[in-house]
Amino acid sequence: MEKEKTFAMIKPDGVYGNYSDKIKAIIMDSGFSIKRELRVQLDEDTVRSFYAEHSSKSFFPSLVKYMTSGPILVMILEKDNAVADWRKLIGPTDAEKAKVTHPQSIRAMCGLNTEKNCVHGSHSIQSASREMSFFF
Ligand code: YYY
Ligand code: MG
Repeated sequence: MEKEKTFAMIKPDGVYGNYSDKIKAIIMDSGFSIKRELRVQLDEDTVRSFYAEHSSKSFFPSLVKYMTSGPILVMILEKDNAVADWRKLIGPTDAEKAKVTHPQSIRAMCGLNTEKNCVHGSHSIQSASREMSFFF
């Protein structure tokens, strides 16, 4: 049977902070294979569409600005239980909190706060499917 896939992203702060290779090494050491990989620069409309579920939130304009601030790396990762295991590996949304509660997580390693948290991971199989087809 085919293994589960999930969608991963290294956000602008991760790319310009030079964390891409380190994050990819963690991904492979954790048993994922990287099936697809693409470096892209998002424009505002693309971010608005990708994060549409958050469009009514107060942080949305700032999120759009941040996500268009530099190139990102999008990936499809594959392994058994990929969706949940990738979420676990990235850690909580608030990178500042992650440094205390999940010090081994990727967000603890390279994130700054709730907005600039370095990486993205799909929440569910359904969102993974949507997000993979959004970019690939
Ligand atoms: O899935 P995850 O990235 O961990 O968090 P979400 O609650 O889905 O929010 C998506 C994205 O929005 C988050 O990674 C940063 C931004 N954000 C924010 O800037 N401020 C918040 N209070 C909540 C989320
Ligand atoms: Mg989310």
